Amino acid sequence: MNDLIQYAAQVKPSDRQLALQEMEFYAFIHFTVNTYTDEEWGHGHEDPVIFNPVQFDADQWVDSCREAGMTGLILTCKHHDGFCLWPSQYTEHSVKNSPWKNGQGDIVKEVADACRRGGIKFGIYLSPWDRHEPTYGNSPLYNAYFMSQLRELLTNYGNIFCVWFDGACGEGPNGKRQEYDWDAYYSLIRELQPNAVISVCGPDIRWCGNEAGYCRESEWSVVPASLRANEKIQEKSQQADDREFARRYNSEDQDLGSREIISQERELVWYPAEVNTSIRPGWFYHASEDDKVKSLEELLHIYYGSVGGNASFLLNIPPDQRGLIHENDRARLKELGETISNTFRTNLADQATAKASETMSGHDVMNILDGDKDTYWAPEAGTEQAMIEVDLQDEKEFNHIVLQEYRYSQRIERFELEYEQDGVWKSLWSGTVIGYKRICHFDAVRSRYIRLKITESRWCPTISAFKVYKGRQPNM
Ligand code: FUL
Repeated sequence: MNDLIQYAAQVKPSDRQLALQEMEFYAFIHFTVNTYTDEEWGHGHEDPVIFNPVQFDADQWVDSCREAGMTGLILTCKHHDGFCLWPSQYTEHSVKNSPWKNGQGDIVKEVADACRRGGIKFGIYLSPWDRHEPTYGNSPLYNAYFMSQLRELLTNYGNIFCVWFDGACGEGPNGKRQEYDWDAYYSLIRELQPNAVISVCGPDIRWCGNEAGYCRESEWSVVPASLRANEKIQEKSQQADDREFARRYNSEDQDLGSREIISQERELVWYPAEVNTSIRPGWFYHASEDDKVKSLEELLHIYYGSVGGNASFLLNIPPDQRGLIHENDRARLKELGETISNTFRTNLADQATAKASETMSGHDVMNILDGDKDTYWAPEAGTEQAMIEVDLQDEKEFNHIVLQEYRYSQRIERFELEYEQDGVWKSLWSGTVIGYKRICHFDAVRSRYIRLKITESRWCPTISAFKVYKGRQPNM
């Protein structure tokens, strides 16, 4: 058991995985012919002339993201209908044949440029399932087509932070069967954009298992390796040949990384979760959903569960037929961004001091308060329980505590927070995973002293940040 726990404690993220987790919250943009047909899944025979976003303004999209506090944007360059938002030289089914900018426009370029201007990162979604392309189903031919398109997107639009591969495929039993050459796609991405993560049907970032914004209480980053192989094949894809990959775990399973799960495994990988959902019921814009934009409370709930629960948050904001983020969505995004930044603006522990039950030399407990993600506290190796006491120097009122483990660790399995009142320690919060970030929130209390008790951990826990805030209390 000890060997296994030491092994689990040492599974590390890649630099690209770390960079993605640090982005925390970013946008998905679903935009294609569906925006004009009121569909969610296009059929592939839509006429490109219907695509005409006369007021298209990529800067307005980027401004909406920035107002929400988002750090990047992933654009559906091609969805299942096969229509390309860039003038791909491998198909006529694209903006080339749309009236928008007389067929001279390139949505991908305008969005990539606007992201750079606005200081957020740009990522691409390219649907493997393509209902328009005639070669789809002829595996080698379609794979070549797909790779050519991927190459165009990976070479002509600057740095890309993420390539998001969807597992969806609605081909029925008599439909065209396409075997995707995932390994070739991945190699091309590594070659052309080595810093990009490959998400969902890819090895770097794991789908959280639902599209509703539901977040697990314990979202582990270290999970069985077989789960990653599994991700290439979502059940939806209905590709019989791929079923051989399906092992015991599914992205939908509730527990993917507790000690009980990992102790049955021989190979573990770092594979953090991303929560993806839409600000509206659909992924694409439908005028009928203008009054169905998620409430501030719902969005905060998902934000706390994902960013505050060791996952990243990919929120879809679909542009309308004008080519703009609708006023209702934009207002909500702004409200969300303001609420988050107001809540986490003033760290009440920035003058605090701390002491720990024990400390490994070189990893002083004051490191948890220094705002530097590269310094951290740790006890001696082999210590699985420990306690830290933070002295805020003065009695303060607070309702949030934000904890982070050092970036190369996923070790804390159970912890408790307590505050002191009139000489008595009272319970504030108890939880499991901390990982990249855990936002603990509770009814406001007044106190000078806070205690973090780590009651279960893997081999040697670490803490790199301990922050305290007084902000809007989420209603959950
Ligand atoms: C699903 C797709 O079928 C939806 O249309 C959407 O793109 C969503 C993000 O993934 O699998």
